[in-house]
Amino acid sequence: MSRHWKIALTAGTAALSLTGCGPQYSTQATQQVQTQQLQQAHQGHLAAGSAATVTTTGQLRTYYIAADELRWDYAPDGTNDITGEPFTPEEEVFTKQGPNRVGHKYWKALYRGYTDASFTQRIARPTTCAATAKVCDDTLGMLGPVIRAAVGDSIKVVYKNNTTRPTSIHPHGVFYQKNGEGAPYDDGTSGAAKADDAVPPGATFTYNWQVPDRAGPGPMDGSSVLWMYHSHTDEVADTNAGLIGPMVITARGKADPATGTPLDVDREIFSYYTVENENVSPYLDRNLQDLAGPPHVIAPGDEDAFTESNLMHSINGYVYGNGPVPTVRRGERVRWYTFTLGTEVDLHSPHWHGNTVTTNGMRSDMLQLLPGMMMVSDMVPDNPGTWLLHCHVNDHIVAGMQMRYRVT
Ligand SMILES: [Cu+2]
Repeated sequence: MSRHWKIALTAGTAALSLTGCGPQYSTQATQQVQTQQLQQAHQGHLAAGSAATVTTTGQLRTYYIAADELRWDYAPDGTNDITGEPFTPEEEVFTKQGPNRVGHKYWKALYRGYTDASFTQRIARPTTCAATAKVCDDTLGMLGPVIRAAVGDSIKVVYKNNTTRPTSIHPHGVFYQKNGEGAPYDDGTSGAAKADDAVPPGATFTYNWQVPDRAGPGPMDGSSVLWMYHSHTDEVADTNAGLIGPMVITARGKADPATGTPLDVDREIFSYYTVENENVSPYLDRNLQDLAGPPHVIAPGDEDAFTESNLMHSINGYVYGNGPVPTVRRGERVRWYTFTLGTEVDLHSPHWHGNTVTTNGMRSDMLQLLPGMMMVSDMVPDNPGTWLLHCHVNDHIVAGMQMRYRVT
């Protein structure tokens, strides 16, 4: 059977011309990013003689992202900011450093943005932003930088692996081919189509992805959709090490050309709910040796308690309300992007106190998440105050999966 899905991604360059600015902005660019090996690989999935081609006519959006090994603090305030009290003994199970207990600081691998391909200057993450700021990444926490594009655009991620293990970037939702999937498995490819799967320590690899209509909002979506990217070389270990970030695709013609943010939204906030399992992080032993108290050897009978102490029930890598408090204004259009990864304990049900949201057109003050889900909820706050935002699962509440947001 013949397929007439024509794709023109050929080697290399993007011609980009910008005319004007603001909402009338238009671009004319044709991306041709495709190697012969890729074409051959792709043809393996299509009828003989067919070609695989995607033509994009929007902007080329380039990101420089590295995986860096950092000491992350799940509770930088050292106290329970939800209760306003010191940690209780029950909360200290997860937060107190001591003999063979790591506490709330762990070595992790996190995606971080850089200014250019030299990877010498990390893009600073703001700690606070003006309430009027349209784009503000002050609450991303452990997450990687937000990758943004509009339907019709192309995305180029220059990736440097600064960690001691092979890692990758695997994107959800956008159009990638076998040289940009970032996941090793027996898929019938070889050679150049495998280079993306596991970027060696110290090496750099460039991922090229396209953003066709099917990567953008569907019939029930608003003006933008949430995807995520994460390392998929050793998926479970890599993601529990912290290698995950958000990606937003805005509908064609509905994105601010400069920032890629949806024009009909005043403020975007990202929340990643997960039980970060430091027991399966590749840095577990390093954490036990470097950051726990002596004797650095788990005694027989202490395994379960040690394991429990390393389950960090976090939102963006913060527990018990530590981390910045997102602040929004009454009457503005707030878009909450919420996602999760994990295992069978990662059934999360975020609950906004004080205000309501619509998700896929349905009203609630709750959200349902299963591992791997990515949800978009819109809020027009009408109720000023400092409000709780927490997972409604009982075990997760007591283990710290709580934060606050503020409406002024
Ligand atoms: Cu939960």
